[in-house]
Amino acid sequence: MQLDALWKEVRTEVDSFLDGFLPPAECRPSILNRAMRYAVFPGGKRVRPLLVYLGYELERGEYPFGNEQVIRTASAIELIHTFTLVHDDLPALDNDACRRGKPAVHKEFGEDVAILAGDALFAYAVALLSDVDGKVRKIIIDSLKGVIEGQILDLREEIRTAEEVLLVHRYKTGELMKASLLSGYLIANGKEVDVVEEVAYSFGKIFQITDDIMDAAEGKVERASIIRFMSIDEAGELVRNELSKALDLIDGAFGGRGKLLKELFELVAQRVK
Ligand code: GRG
Repeated sequence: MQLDALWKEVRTEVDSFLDGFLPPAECRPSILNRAMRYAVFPGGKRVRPLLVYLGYELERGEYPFGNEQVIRTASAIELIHTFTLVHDDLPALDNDACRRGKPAVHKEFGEDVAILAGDALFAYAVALLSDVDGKVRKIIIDSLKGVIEGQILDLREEIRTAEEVLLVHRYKTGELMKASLLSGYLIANGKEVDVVEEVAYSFGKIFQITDDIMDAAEGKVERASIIRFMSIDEAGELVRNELSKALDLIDGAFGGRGKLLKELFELVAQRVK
């Protein structure tokens, strides 16, 4: 199977599940239901759901299409991720007017509705998680503390070194990515938890550094951008080192499995080639 075909299938499964799970737009309170759907559809890249499926493959060597636990878990993670974006865009936090190629939820529906739509997305995610395996649920819930800590560090703490940037990235981005890959792996009953965690953090690191490099190329350097502390070339070198470490780790621990996970790593790293 090719990576793009897998990615398309994951999107189809997760989106069709979420479409049936979220309340219809016309149901009362319609404004809340419309705002939630506006945030979720058509949505973003669905990288985290993809990681859940890829995590499962690391143990079983096949993709879990149609697996109810996987679909619920991947959908819950995407709802949580979307909720964090809705809240992150609010004027009191990052104050972004645009998200996923359209006006942010608070721009379209107002701040009051955006706050509550974010809360509702989280509540629907929790409802979904109540039916998944306890180990998986714990991994996801534990990761959320990190996401919040990363966000507060990003908003309020002085960021003084490249290491501190990487810490913010690890919390804000890496934690939920780790929870995604590890959830799929745990549903498949995998035991190499430490390796999968390390691989997932590596993915988060490459994802975020490449994002910083692409932003910098457009003249955007955020507070927690690695480009405040090193050149674009140095950051590119960091990506290449991290990539080679992660690919070795996958080969060493999972042998012939993880082919499309490695392709995903390469695809993300190549965004800045
Ligand atoms: C988790 C309880 C709880 C609270 C959240 C608001 C907040 C507290 C945290 C914000 C976290 C945040 C916005 C992290 C950024 C993560 C990130 C890399 C976003 C972009 O991800 P992509 O590129 O986006 O995967 P798409 O749109 O493709 O899904």
